[in-house]
Amino acid sequence: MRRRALLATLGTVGTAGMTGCLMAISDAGEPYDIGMSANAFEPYRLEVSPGTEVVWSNDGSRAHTVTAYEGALPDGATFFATGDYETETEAREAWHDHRGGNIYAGERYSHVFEEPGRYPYFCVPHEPGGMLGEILVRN
Ligand SMILES: [Cu+2]
Repeated sequence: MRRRALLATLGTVGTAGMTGCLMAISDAGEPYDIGMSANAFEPYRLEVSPGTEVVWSNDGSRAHTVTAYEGALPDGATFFATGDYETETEAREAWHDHRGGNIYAGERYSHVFEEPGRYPYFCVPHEPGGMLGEILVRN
């Protein structure tokens, strides 16, 4: 069963109670869960229930990746990365070789999160600048 994350989007601290009101809309008019600005995933943290499809949209102008920290994923979790690489090492190497895994302005990526736990991820080119995020999957 797949559920969309849209109504589970968490706001920043201080906007608790507005859950669901912060959903973003892309230029194309399609809703998504996590946007990408020049150097950040917004929101940084998103909490969803198991089986939720999370949608990222590159609503900035720079190319980015969404790449999981493989060693930090919950037991039994599936690795995820733009470009559909199977390991973090492969994703990093592909980006450095030929910008593999980049998603460009206006493009999207999605992944279905099944196992409960914390899923930290990053953008390969902007990791040094702190472009990090995390998905929290909770029952
Ligand atoms: Cu980036």
